[in-house]
Formats: sequence, structure tokens, C-alpha cells
Amino acid sequence: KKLLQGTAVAGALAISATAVQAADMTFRGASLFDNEHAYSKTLIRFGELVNEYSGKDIEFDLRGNSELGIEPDYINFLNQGVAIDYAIAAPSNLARFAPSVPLMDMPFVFRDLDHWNAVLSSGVLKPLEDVILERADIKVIGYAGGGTRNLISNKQISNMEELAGHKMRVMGAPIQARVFEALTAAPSAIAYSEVYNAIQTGVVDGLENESASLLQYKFFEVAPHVTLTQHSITVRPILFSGKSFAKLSPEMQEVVLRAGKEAGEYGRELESRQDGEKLKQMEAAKQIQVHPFAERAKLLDLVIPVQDSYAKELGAEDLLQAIREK
Ligand code: MAV
Repeated sequence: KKLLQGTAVAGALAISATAVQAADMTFRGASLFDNEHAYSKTLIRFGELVNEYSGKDIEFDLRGNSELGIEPDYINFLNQGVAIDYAIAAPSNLARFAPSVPLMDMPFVFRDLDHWNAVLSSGVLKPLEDVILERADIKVIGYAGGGTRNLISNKQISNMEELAGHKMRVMGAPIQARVFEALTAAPSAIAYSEVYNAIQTGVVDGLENESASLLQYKFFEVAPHVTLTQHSITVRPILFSGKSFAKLSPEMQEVVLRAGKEAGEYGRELESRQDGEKLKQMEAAKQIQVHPFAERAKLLDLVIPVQDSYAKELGAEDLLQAIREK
């Protein structure tokens, strides 16, 4: 772990008057994607803002392209305070610490982008941030996301009949499987890094994901049909290890929180704007065929009772209500 190592380097170099630019310390981050993806851009912006607001020269060592694994690994690292200091991950990856966290962006919780924006610019998710800190020792410093998730499959799906029994990969949180079971599909939880192969070998016939990830991981090569279920708009917390955070001075903690919040705003604007563009780009390049879903209202009818009973089991009815009312 290099968090404090840079200080010694800076100390050694400070003997030269021209060495004041030497790195004060190093923070390491992880991303599933290359530097063109909104998550990586958000994390890069975060580093730039930290340096701008602190007046320091901290090295931000961002390891992209899944070099350090996938999001569940990042959660383990952040929780243990090893390998990395910051990352972006889907709330579903935090379910094993706190089953209420995936409620943040569970399918069909947002009516539209305005609703999603209203929720993210309010403090309504604060109880979930508290539970993440308490149970996982991970600090939420901002929110990225803004991709709209659709079904991606190796066959056309345009109505309830075609959706029935559809074998699809979902994220590991139990609420994800419950929602898609309620929609009569046949979901299974598979690690993100295995999904392409799982489709290619016929283990599943598709997944659900947003445009930027579909483009970057080229799922269309094995699953070229996109069905506009528009079932989720992603919320992607920017996470900082509680153990790394505790080592910072109060001033640096303030800087990290401010930079995280602003980087998140930048990332959300970017990803939500690019989402539709990327879908059109893949369609124009004949990489995907886009299908409307004839009975979207029916999906909502099937899912609302699942959301309700999930929130009830967790004692999170007030939170769900507060999100819905935004
Ligand atoms: C997309 O790549 C992102 O939303 C990422 O945050 C998720 O973890 C991933 O999908 C997934 O479905 O696991």
C-alpha cells in the first residue's frame, strides 16, 4: 500500500529547491474500463480536483481495464484497506455488507432522468451512505452513473411472451434476481468478467447493461439485440476506503469529499448525455438491433410489489417512499 510512501519521497527530494513539485503521496484507484469511459473520466477528474483544491501534487495511480479485477474485488480491497484507495462500483456489489444498499438504483425505482437527478441532488440516500460506512468501512464521496440499462440478448425480445423463461445474467444482489424472476425471465448471477463467455457458450442468452459498457466490452458480438426496457438508470457511488480516509488530515478529508461530489456531478452529466449517443452509434454501425418492448407498463406492474416487499423485509419502507416521492 503506497498511501503514505510518497511522503518520504517528497521529503528526500525537498532538499532541492526545485523539487517542490514532487508527489506528496499516492492514491491508487481502480476502474473496469479504459480512460475513455465515464467512470474512468470521473475518477481522473476526482484526482485533478483533489490536487487543485489542496494545492498538493498527489499522484493518482488509476488502474483501468479491470487490471485489478472487477467491482466485487474493489469492494473487498476498499473494505480491507488494501491495494486501492478509491473506485466506482455498482451498489449491488455492497449487498453482502448491507442488503438495503442495492435499493439505491434497483430496477424501475426511477421514473426518468429528472427523477434520478432529483434523488441524487438531494440527501435522500444518506441513510444508505451511513450503513455502507458502518458495515463496510467505505465512504461514499460522490455519485457517478447515469446509464440507462436495457436487455441485451442473442435473440429478439419485444414482448412478455418472448421474455418468459429468458436466461439472463444479473448482478449478484438478490434483489436483482427477484426483479427479473417477477418479470418471468430466468436470471442467474454471474461475475461480470464471465458474462461474454457465458453467452458465447449458451449458459445464458443475454444480460442487462447500459450503452457505455455494452460498447466497451463488445457484448454485441455475442448478443446483438437490445430491448428498450429502460429498467434502470444507474447510480454508481464513488467509494473511498474508510481506512485510507482516516489517515488524512481533516483538511484533506474536506478536499476529498468536495472533489468526489463534483467529480460525480461531472460524471453523471457525461454518462447520461452519452448514453443515447452510444446506442445510436452502435445501431448505425450495425453492431446492434434495437427493439421497443411492447408491454413496458406491465413490467412495472410486476415489479412494484417486489420492491415493496423487499423494502418491507429490510425495514426500509420510509426510504423507498422518500425516493419515490422525490
Ligand atoms: C456495467 O459495466 C456497470 O454498470 C458496472 O458498474 C456494473 O458492475 C456492471 O455493468 C455489471 O452489470 O456488473
